[in-house]
Amino acid sequence: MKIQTAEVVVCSPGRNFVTLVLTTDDGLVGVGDATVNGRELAVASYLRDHVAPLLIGRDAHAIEDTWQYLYRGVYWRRGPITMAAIAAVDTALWDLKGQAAGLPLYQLLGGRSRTGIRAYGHAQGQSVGALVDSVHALQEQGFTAVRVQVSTPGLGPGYGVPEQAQIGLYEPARSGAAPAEELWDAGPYLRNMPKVFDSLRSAFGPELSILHDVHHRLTPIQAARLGKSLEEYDPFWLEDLTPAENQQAFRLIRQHTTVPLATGEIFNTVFDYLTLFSEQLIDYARSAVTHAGGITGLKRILELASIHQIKSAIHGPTDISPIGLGAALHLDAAIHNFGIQEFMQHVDSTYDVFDVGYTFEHGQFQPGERPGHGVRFDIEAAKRFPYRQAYLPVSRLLDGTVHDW
Ligand code: KDG
Ligand code: MG
Repeated sequence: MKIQTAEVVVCSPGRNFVTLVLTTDDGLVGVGDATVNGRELAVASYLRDHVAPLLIGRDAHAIEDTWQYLYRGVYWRRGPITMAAIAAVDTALWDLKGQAAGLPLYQLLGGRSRTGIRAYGHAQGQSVGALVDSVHALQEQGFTAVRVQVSTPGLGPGYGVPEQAQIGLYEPARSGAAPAEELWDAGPYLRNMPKVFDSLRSAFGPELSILHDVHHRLTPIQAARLGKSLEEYDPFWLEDLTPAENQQAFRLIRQHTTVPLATGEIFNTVFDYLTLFSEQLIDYARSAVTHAGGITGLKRILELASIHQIKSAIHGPTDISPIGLGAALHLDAAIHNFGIQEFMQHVDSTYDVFDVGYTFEHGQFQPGERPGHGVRFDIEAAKRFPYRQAYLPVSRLLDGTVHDW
């Protein structure tokens, strides 16, 4: 099974996605996701100009060899663009291998380890009342775990709380526009969050799993304080409390709180986790198939995590395409140390381009029984949704200093 063509498609059905489409000489089509939110064209060029020409004529079954060839063989290893490009190739090759074998991907990864894949949804509100309504709506869809984001009084809508409760709204209206800017101040945020958690526990009782994402905004000691102040409300986890690249910070946080910690959505390789894993500084590893070198790269990370009793929590926002999510679900089904899967829910137009084999019911995913990862990509439909320049917002402190968003 030789790779015959490698095409890169950037489309925007609801938001931007970068998709690699590989065809083989025996007529199979495998697809991979390489979307890097806000830097889509960089990874598209990396794939189109530097990777695709190397793939033509290669044995599509040689997944590990191709992974190492693209990782070690370029000298410039690691980093989000390189690892997303490798991820797309790797995911498309696993898709092809599954199709060639006539087996769903999870079977190639060792078979099922569980009957369903528990997922958490995104609840948000500009007030606690709106947040409670949003959690109720997710419960009605079957979710038993929710990530809660709420505006901080006096700071505008804020992270994770778009003005309208829709996905993809973190986008400037006009091409060429600069990213939107938002305000951040840790003081009111730290005072507000215990009240928010108190209201949520009063409204929903002890059983609901409540997750919260801080998006790298606190200093280590602020993060420690947040953990202590929320501990009595039993959060499922606190995510990205401090900038994740400062791994030593987690030592300080751990000294002060037993709240479970999640991090890693911006990590690309197993090397990013070595300190965090070996010193038992986190409880959930958040990397995506799409950003951590595909199934091959993420499996390596999660296997190392497993020997430290750290669980998976694969990143699943809407800027991961359904291909990235679909591939993740097969890994979720097969690995032993599954924790939870993020499910932010794509808008309807996304499914005009991506035909998914996975299903979601009663708060749980099934990866589906289609051969490969089971997500098909409609190139013709993708043409109806051309790329639109779009960025995440930028965050500033009250005095105008640029902060982590
Ligand atoms: O591209 C960045 C988003 O994926 C990120 O803001 C979402 O933090 C996020 C999450 O946990 O889903
Ligand atoms: Mg996050």
